[in-house]
Amino acid sequence: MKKKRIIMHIDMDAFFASIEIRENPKLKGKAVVVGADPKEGKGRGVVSTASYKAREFGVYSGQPISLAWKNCPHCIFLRPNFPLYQKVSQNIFKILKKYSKRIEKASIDEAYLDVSFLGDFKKAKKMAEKIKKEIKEKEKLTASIGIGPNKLIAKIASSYRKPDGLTVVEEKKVKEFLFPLPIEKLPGVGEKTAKILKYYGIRKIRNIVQIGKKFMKEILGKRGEELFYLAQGIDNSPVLTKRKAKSIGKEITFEKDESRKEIIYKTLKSLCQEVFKACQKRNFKFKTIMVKIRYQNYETHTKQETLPSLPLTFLDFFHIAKRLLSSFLNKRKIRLIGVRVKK
Ligand code: TTP
Ligand code: MG
Repeated sequence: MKKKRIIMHIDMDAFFASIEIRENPKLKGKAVVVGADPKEGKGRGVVSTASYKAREFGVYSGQPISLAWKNCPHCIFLRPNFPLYQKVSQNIFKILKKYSKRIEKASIDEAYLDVSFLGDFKKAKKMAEKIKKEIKEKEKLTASIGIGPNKLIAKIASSYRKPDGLTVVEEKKVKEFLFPLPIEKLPGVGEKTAKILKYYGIRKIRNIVQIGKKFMKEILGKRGEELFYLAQGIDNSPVLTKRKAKSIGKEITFEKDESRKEIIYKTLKSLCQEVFKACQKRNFKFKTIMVKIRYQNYETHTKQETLPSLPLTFLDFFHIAKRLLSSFLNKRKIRLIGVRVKK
């Protein structure tokens, strides 16, 4: 018989905002937004994150900062201090590493721990309580933890009761836990996929299973089939201790919407330089180049090309990115451009 897996997912609560509040106790309990400068509603760029208090006013990650300002003019808006967040992240990972050697860094504030060696969920829960306590004592921050028989369930469970949550979902409770949740809880179900599914009346995870594999495949292809398995809580992906970046990218929002080609290409060139440098530094070999463009009205497009031969010089790289982007350039004003490379 296959050994029972027990996976833990740890995710810090309102990470950047919580650190800012920790650093400045006057902010405690306040609506704090970390992100771009709102410039009294005229600011560009987006919200990195918001404290739970600020979320009550409709502020969320990725939201245009101008809209955050509109929704919550009395919020306290702070610029991010990335070096500090990196340092805190390192401290957290130092703590987590003591609990399991099998650890995957999923993002700056998120990790998977394979704790199958504990043998049962009760022990895993005890360990999670200990981890939360240690993080609180040492870093004065709260984390939410989910425990499940795989990464999928652990991740959904950690977000189930945030902030400062702890949710355990044993194998036999997986369906009961998953089925009533909205489809957006499944990884990869973003706005576009959700819209398609909702068109067919699929709103809850349960509906994906009810409608069946064949239908899911018909409407979403291979992805639909994958979702059919995820909806049943099936996920065999391992905790990757040596996870490598799958892509490296950089994007920028213009100070003012831009339609001048020379400025756009100049900006693209400096983005390409940063990405190329980062790839060299990390010895990241990529095969695909992708550009992203967002017009003034937020309509967003991407275009990518997979390279036939490697390696390539910076200028080759830039010229491909330029060619990809040029197909989107017309008289329309542009808000954002980005470039990303993938394995
Ligand atoms: P998340 O874990 O997604 O968010 P969070 O920790 O702020 O809040 P939650 O309690 O819901 O987990 O992301 C971690 C940090 O990454 C977040 O504090 C800021 C940064 N981030 C961005 O800069 N932009 C984004 O769009 C997102 C989602 C996160
Ligand atoms: Mg978080």
